[in-house]
Amino acid sequence: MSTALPTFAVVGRVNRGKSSVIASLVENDRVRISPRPGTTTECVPYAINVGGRTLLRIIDTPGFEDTPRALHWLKARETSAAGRADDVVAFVEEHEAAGEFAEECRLLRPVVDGAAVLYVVDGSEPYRPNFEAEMEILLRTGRPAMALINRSGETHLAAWKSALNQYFKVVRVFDAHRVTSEDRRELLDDFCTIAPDWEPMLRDAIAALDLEQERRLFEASTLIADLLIDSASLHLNVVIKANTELKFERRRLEGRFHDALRTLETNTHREIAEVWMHSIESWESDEPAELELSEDLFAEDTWDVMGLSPMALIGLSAVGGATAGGVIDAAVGGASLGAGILLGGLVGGAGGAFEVRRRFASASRVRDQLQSLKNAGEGGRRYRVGPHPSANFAFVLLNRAVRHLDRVLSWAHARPAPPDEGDPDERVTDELSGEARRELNSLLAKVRRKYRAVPDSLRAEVHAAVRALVENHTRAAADSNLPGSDANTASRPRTHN
Ligand SMILES: Nc1nc2c(ncn2[C@@H]2O[C@H](COP(=O)(O)OP(=O)(O)OP(=O)(O)O)[C@@H](O)[C@H]2O)c(=O)[nH]1
Ligand SMILES: [Mg+2]
Repeated sequence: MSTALPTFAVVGRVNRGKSSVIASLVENDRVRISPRPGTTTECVPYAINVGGRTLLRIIDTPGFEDTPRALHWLKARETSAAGRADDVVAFVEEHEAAGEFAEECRLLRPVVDGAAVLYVVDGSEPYRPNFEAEMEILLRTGRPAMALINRSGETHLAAWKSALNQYFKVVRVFDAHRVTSEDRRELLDDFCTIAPDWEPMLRDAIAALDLEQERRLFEASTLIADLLIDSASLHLNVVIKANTELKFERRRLEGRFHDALRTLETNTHREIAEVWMHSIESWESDEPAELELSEDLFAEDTWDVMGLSPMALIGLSAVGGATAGGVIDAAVGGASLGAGILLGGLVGGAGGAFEVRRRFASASRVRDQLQSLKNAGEGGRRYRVGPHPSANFAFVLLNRAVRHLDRVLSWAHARPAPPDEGDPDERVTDELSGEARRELNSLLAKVRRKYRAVPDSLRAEVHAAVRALVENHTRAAADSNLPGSDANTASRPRTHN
């Protein structure tokens, strides 16, 4: 009776958040969602995939339209309770052929074909008995079914729960805009309860999703560690024309250095969002961009908090007396200084997607530098801007990256923009022991010293330190969300059966 792959049809009345529930469940921010009723007019299949494997299928459906009349038809035909499921099949087949009850036929088709039912209601509106006809029809399909209360609020929740409990074995609060990976996991547990035939495959899916979450956290830690390394070792080699003065160029060079740092941070934040399947398009929508700007790394506020001035902190040092022409020759010839080193970095070394991206970043920097050398024309003096000498600076980036990670983790895919930032004074570095903080600080100091070519062994140490920090942080956050913990009961309603 059941299809081979666990398959769930999301049904309910129009505009109650069915597509939103699916977007968050399958982590797809391209699902069509709109305040306009009747957005979904056909069944649309989605899937939860991990590592190229489809774990389960979820089908979006149009909303119920004419349920009292449909129920009337079913009741008129009924001879006994034993025949009810067959009556629903007959309803769909007869009316599909005749072109009547178009919405009901469309939404019931996957169910009569073997999908289990996820019935979505909008908990922000009061319960009314006119929902009973559609629940009655779903009950008559005889398929495994559960109810999800979307947009739950305290006002109408009790009424919805007692009504839904009359029809469904399992009733769960599932706010499309607040779904986390734990919520998805708990929902899959419920699926095992309502559809025991699929339990082995569903357990397999839960294990795959757990492993996937671990993999993503690992990838995010790697991105954050690389951000710390790349920013601590960031330096620009520039040529100041012979006929100008360093003091006139200083502000422009600091600006360039800041821009390069900011780009590193923005790219890392975007890449972290992508690890959790938030597409670049949605990340670049107005709201996140604004958020990015309002908390700009070089905004005076940020630095006031740290008691530092970015202008005061950037080392600007002469690295040699070569003329521009001489430096271009050295760079192209792969000599040991400046751009030559960056070019050298492009050819050797280990793999990994991020490494490749990082090197592309380096490649464009090399191009910039060669261009700036060429622009220098008649010759000039060569300077190095950076690395940033501040120790605190890496910790600012680290705190901001982990706060960003927290936001991505709580960003349900039905939401067009990430949730508001939590307490900006919350610092993950406060969760480190004094010893761990000193250790990380000393690793980053080494990175700054070896900025020209950070040794792989040093990189590995920074990666391990950041991984431990991210693991501890996310474990502590998950523990504080367990049912019964103060943080959880205060912030949000959870599972209800
Ligand atoms: N604040 C909030 N808005 C939600 C939530 N779920 C859905 N919405 C909004 O409700 C509206 C309808 O959501 P959809 O997911 O398109 O609803 P639907 O049931 O698929 O609608 P149709 O396809 O038209 O039947 C959209 O504007 C959503 O952004 C939620 O949990 N919180
Ligand atoms: Mg829809």
